[in-house]
Amino acid sequence: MDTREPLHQELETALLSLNKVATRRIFKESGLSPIRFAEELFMPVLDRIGAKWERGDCALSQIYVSGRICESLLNELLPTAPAEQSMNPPMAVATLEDSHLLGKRLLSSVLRSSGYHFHDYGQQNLENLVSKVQFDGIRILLVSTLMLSSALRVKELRRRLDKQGLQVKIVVGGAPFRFDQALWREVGADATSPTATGALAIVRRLADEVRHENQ
Ligand code: B12
Repeated sequence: MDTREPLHQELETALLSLNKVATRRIFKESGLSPIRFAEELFMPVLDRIGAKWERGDCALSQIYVSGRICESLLNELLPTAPAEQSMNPPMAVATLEDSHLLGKRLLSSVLRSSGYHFHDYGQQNLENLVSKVQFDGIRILLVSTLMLSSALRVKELRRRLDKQGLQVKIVVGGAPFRFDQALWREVGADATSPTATGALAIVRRLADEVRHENQ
């Protein structure tokens, strides 16, 4: 049995009974950093809650409040100021036609606490995202999508960026890419990672590639 299983069950019960106080207590008692807590506990437990909802074993309102509890706790716990100055190529994060925001929130915190500077475009549709990327001269774009329909829109994003002659490295992530490990290539992305912390090594590598291309 996964050694975290009892903790997963405790957290699932707290979230499904909409108990923010118990959720905060579980975080404190876990001794984990906020990012590890989010990746090792929130993410698998929200996956389970999502699967329960799909089977009709819990209400959409329970998913909604669970998501809101996780979101507000992460807002309390995660850093918002950059740790240090770092020179990186123009970079941005966004969700694409998707209002699931927790993955992007986590990604922003991880990048920020590692000293990266980037635009946080929030929730975007395809048209606006392409315009913003063009306007800001973005070279590395990190896109978070949680719905399969949104993940598939990355293909069109790639096509539009290429058509405009914009040299942009696209990094994708979110549930559809965790569940289908070939999907990132199919939609024409340059890289993916199942976790926000995994994005760090990718961004470092892509930033080097962009610097090389600029020389
Ligand atoms: C919470 C939740 C919600 C909340 C969102 C609250 C919020 N403010 O974000 C609410 C209730 C609003 C919601 C709404 C809906 N939801 Co919802 N939701 C979820 C749930 C249970 C958890 C998602 C989550 O926050 N996980 C925690 C975060 C931290 O995990 P994560 O985003 O995956 O991020 C991790 C990694 O993926 C990675 N990552 C994420 N992004 C990126 C980006 C990059 C570049 C990288 C490298 C890594 C990375 O890093 C994170 C870990 O470090 C999922 C279930 C699931 N399996 O994901 C369903 C789920 C995504 N929802 C689903 C659906 C269908 C909906 C609705 C359409 C329901 C409805 N009928 O209204 C709406 C649509 C909203 C919309 N238009 O976008 C489906 C999608 C199914 C599909 N095949 O497309 C899922 C999979 C549930 C299910 N099993 O059916 N939802």
